[in-house]
Amino acid sequence: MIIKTKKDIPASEITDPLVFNNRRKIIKAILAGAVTGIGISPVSAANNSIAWPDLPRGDGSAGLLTPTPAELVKNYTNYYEFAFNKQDSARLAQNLRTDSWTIEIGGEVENPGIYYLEDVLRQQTLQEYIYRFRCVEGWSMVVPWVGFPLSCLLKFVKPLSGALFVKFTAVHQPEVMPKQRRNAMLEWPYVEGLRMDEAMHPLTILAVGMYGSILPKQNGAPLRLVVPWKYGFKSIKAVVKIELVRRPPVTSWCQFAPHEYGFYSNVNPAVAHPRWSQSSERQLGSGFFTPRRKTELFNGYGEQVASLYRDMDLRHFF
Ligand SMILES: Nc1nc2c(c(=O)[nH]1)N[C@H]1C(S)=C(S)[C@@H](COP(=O)(O)O)O[C@H]1N2
Ligand SMILES: [Mo]
Repeated sequence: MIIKTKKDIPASEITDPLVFNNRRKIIKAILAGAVTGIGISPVSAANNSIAWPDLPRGDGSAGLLTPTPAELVKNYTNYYEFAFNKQDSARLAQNLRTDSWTIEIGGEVENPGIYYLEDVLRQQTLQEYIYRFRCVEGWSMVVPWVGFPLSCLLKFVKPLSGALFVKFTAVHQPEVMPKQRRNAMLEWPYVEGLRMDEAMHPLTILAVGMYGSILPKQNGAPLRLVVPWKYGFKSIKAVVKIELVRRPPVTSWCQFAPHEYGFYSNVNPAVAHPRWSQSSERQLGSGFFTPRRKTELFNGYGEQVASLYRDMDLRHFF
């Protein structure tokens, strides 16, 4: 499904009717892709007949952001397991197998287990979240995600007192992922991490859709993290494992180039990447003569998240 968005129409006018009309289709499509049956799934037991509510806005944005045209977002992707350039990664990601998707949740939790995505989704209320998204490379976009707060899933598995960080692991499918097959660049699978309070923050979501439809494979299907105040690489795609741990996990980019990519990676115009400035960004879809946007601290979400870093030197903890 192609959704046409026009830059000059307020987001509120575009997205609401589309999301409303496509809500059932999204859920159906996601559920069709996730086959249940084998094994006992802890989530499904209690919740078989939940009715899907309409998709409300979860981000409090009141539709003030105008989404980037969907076709741009779908064809300009970073997905290093497949390729190191935007076009090939979007094309090759179509080979990803997303059927019968499970998420393993373990570590410092009361209810560890392997959960079918379908069962996780039955439990969650999907909402639309229109977020700015800023890549560390210096470009940005606005994406209407469909998803649910990560905190809802974490609360369900009941974190123990030792749960101080969350480690996310992406799928390992070397058969279809050329860079995994060749052990190229990063250590695979792709790993990311958050501090527990960051993970529990209401802006932090797990997305299963965008633009009122299920997530395209190249954008992280069937399940990805979205942390809007951090650089894009923190928003790990194709998540298969979530572990609650005591120590900060070693993340893929940190391990690859620790002086370039820190654990926190909060968007910060005052802290330059060693090889380029982060003070401004090119907005995907803007005209050639449109000036670059001034990058905002925490990508503009400071009001909501600055308190998480109150006593921290953000230059040291970059
Ligand atoms: N598994 C995985 N997740 C990933 C990446 C990746 O290469 N592999 N790239 C990251 C980077 S650098 C960015 S900018 C965003 C891009 O998301 P998008 O392609 O949906 O715009 O995904 C992030 N998540
Ligand atoms: Mo990125």
